[in-house]
Amino acid sequence: VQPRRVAAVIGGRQHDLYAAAGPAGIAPDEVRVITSTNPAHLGEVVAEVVLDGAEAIVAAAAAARAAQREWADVPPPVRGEVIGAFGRLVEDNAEALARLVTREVGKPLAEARGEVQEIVDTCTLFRAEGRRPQGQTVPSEMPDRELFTYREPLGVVMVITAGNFPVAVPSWYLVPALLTGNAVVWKPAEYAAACAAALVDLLTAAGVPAGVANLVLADGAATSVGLERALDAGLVDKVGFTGSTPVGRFVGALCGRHLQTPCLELGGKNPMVLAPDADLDAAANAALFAGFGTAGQRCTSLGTVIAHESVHDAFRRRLTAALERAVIGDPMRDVLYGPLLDARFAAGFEEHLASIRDHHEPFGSTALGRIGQASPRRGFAGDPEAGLYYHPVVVDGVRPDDDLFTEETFGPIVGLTSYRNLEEAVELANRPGYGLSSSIFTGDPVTVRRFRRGIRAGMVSVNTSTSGAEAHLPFGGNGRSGNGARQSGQWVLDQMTRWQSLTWELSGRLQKAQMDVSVP
Ligand code: UN1
Repeated sequence: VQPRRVAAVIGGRQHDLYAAAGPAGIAPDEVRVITSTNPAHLGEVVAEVVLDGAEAIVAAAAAARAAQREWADVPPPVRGEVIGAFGRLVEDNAEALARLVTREVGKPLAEARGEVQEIVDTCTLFRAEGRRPQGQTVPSEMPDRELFTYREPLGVVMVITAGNFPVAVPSWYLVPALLTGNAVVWKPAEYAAACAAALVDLLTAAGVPAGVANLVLADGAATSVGLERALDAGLVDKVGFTGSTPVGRFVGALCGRHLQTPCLELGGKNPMVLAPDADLDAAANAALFAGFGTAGQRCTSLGTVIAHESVHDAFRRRLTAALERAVIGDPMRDVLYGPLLDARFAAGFEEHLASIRDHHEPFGSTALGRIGQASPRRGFAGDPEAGLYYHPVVVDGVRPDDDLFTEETFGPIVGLTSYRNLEEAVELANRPGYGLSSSIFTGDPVTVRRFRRGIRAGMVSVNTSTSGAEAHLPFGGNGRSGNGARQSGQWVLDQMTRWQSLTWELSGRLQKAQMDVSVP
């Protein structure tokens, strides 16, 4: 397969053409071409990515601003039909899209298919949203007066996403933003640029007008400068950001200067608590998927198992046995997990491993680090030397002040510790200061209730994985995991619109609220 050349799409035109003819102009010296490679076969170039500078982001926001008003005038049910057409196109091209996701970011094909399905589900929901009531009629305290509320689009939504969910998570922003009449500028991860371009192609084919959905490709430095300039110029009304906590803080501060509240979906250090009555087979199975599925690179991935001291050893034995049976390797095959996302993530994971080597006694793996010919793994499928494959690691006895306990690792590593009573378990679960997902294994409803009310996480699972939320539940976190914004389902509408109220006097008189109210 030939690598695809991926360039920005601004105002409906490919960047190259835009640079020649566009009103804002993009300085040619700012443009760089990098490659996006297959993390399972590092020699394979998936895309040649034309990286823009900050000005392209400003130009894209300007193009979005110019196109938005007309899009907002399209009746919501018709916008819903465009979303429906997009969903059908995704469905018709599901296998090709899933394979592209696997090739570009290395998640197993079964997971990639699930990710594509998540877009289809999102479109199913929001297609219908175009036909649902959106405002209210509100009773007035005075006669001959009508009060209404309306949802209005914000204008231009800038979407910045990571590459671990290169198509589904962006669709959580793009679909509701477009449905509600906004125009978007999307800056995906560079290492997932081919997936992004494919998604934008499908949006265009579905009938999203030129300029309403723009794609820009830029590195972190250019993005921060471009976003700042676009905000300063009044060209961006909302930022949706999914990525790391430090970058989220930066984005939040930038938006705060403009009195904007971004939608921030950041990291997680998601705990799984095992009560004394936990079903340990089910828990080990869930921990395998939550901790090692997607190579531990979901924001909802399991961080630490907090096991009651009475079940700790038995759980450890089960998880070890499950990991020994697990097959790791080529994500096109039936494996537990494939390679890490790209070289930068591998380097970050190596740093975590280095500190673990110095301080801990890991198990669940015969070796720490890259899987290669020098450190082979039983149950490996594929060519270990060709990709960014890492051994699975479990570290027992993590302490609350260990980095491994408090910091997101984004790799196939899980911590294990024990507790004596539920209060202590909840305290440990909240200790890292994140608050995205969490889970508890127990058959006791009272324990579930106490856990749910004590945990700060936005998402709580009982007897199942921390990861794998369904697409129509509110998704999001608190603390280091985000600013409380919720995506997905109907809740995201509050992120993408502003409420407007209308007071309509029909009496012909000046009726003054609070003052002219007579209660007989
Ligand atoms: C993410 O990792 O950014 O709940 C999102 C899940 C998926 C989404 C993860 N539905 O695991």
